[in-house]
Amino acid sequence: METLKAKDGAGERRDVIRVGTRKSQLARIQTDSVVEMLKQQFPNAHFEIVAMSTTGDKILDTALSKIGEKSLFTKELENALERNEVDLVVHSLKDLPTTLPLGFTIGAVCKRENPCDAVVFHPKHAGSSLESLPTSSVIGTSSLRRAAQLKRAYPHLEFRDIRGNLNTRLKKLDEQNMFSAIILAAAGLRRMGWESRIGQILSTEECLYAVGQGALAVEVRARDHHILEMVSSLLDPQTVLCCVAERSFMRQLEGGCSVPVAVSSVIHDSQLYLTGAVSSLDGSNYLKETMERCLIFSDEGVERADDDAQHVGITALGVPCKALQSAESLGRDLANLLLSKGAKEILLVARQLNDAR
Ligand code: DPM
Repeated sequence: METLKAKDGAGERRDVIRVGTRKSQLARIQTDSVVEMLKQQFPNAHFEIVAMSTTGDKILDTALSKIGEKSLFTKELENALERNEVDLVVHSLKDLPTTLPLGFTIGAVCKRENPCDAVVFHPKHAGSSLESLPTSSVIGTSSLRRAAQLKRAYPHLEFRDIRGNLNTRLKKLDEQNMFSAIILAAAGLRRMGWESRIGQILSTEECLYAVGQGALAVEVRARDHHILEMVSSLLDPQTVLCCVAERSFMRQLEGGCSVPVAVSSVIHDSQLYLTGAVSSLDGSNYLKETMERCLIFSDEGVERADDDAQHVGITALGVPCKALQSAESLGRDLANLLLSKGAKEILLVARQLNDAR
């Protein structure tokens, strides 16, 4: 980091660092916050934000889970990275596949905010809870994960697709009489400044969150060490370890946003606890298990701290590689436990039913 600062500070490198972002308001807010953090670390560097539309932003009428293309929100941004038109790209980690195309890596995962899902009620139901809504009230979500778990927890409610960016969804909720409430990530709502609209935060008992939810990721060219080192200053080790475990769980299950896979993770006294679940679309068939692993090793001193290997798409410079490997194996082992209990069949049927929808 010192050499970086010296270079920039001396004015020898006056290069502008270009930061790619999607054009939605949430994406812009997320990118601005990452650029602010980078400016704090590198006061002499110059940043320029380059906004782009992606396929995911253009297809607004189809549920994410139906489009099937994993790199929906990332492809155009990766093309720009590849062509050196931008040097780093900010994403919601949960929108990034567990295997990135060759040549790219996630160089930072920032400190995670509240990873839970939240309920936003129609103004006429302000003060309600999902529990207290009348029978057959319609809840808007296009997330198979949210619908499956909430059908299970609240069998008196109905669930329908709602697409579009956060602004569109909130507008649809408030201005039409179709939905009694919608489900969104608490972190996204807070970033948009809409925290006051959160009527209920869903506990992990009733609704486990999506892999990587609530954390911002910075994608870079894997071989661009200058930028990789720069962004690694934003990395939060605890968040990285939790997200590596979650992503490893997802990868081993061969999950994605077209199947109901859900997680929660926490680090407590150097133990990483990972809970994972797979579910049928209607929530009737549900497998959930928790596993833990120790993250501390007696011979930690001798390992290379700057191992730049990728762990489920993440290069975590400065995070002990043994801890990363433990997190990765925890995710794999938990997935294998669920697979041994029938997860494969549940996901296969869910995939087929979703394709036929
Ligand atoms: C993914 C899902 C959704 C987004 C699927 C899921 C929600 C789709 C929907 C993979 N990406 O969560 O089960 O509700 O129809 C997305 C949001 C954020 C990142 C918005 C949200 C912001 C929060 C964050 C869309 N991606 O989930 O409310 O940084 O985690």
